[in-house]
Amino acid sequence: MAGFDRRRFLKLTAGSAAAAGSLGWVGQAIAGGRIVPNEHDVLIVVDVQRCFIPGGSLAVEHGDEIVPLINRIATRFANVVLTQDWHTPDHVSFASQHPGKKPFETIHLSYGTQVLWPDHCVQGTEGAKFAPGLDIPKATLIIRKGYHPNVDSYSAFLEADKKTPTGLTGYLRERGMRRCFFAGLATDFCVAWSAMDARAAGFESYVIEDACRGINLGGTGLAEAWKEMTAKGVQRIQSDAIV
Ligand code: VGL
Ligand code: ZN
Repeated sequence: MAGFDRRRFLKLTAGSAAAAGSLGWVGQAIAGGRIVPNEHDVLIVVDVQRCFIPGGSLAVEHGDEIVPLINRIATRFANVVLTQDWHTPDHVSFASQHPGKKPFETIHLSYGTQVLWPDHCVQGTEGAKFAPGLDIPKATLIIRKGYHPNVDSYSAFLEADKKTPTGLTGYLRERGMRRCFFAGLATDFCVAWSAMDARAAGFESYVIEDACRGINLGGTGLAEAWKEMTAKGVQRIQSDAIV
């Protein structure tokens, strides 16, 4: 596990590791189903913005319900990062930029398949603001993404070309982070891609399921995203595991 000092970890969690018994490495990290966030843990709150909640242009069903829960979870973490989808008005991911195409259809771009979306989260607009009630003054970094007109970025770490970094990996490494916990919108897009990229960067990665809501594209997108996340070593947890 890159950048992870196993001996130090075991010392810090000696009691809970013993209780976890044969659960193995991951079991030790969530011994007894309980997670006590420490100074090496970061909560990453993904795209909790007006466009993604009911009334917004790309509304995620029940997206507003997670706001109070995320505020509460954030009180348990010393380290919190927020992300904002932050597109140019002519962004390539907008169906409006592709004559004859409608939202939720797909096109092929140089970096792969791109889902086309309604215009959303345009830089500096109301819709790009954080959702009403999101209240996390302790957050130390806001990562904006998707600001290159010709490249989308679901992930908070890497743009959709899979090579342009946002800078978040370096920030988290320099600050000694080891485990990333994800909450926000949408489970099957920006949360999933971020959580998988966190693993790829060598962090442990946990998605707090009840603190997220999904788009569930085509009716199967959410289940597929969980399958892919699980295959890549992302842990699926509920907020009550965090104490
Ligand atoms: C997202 C679609 C397009 C997200 C962002 O935050 O999950 N989804 N842009
Ligand atoms: Zn977007």
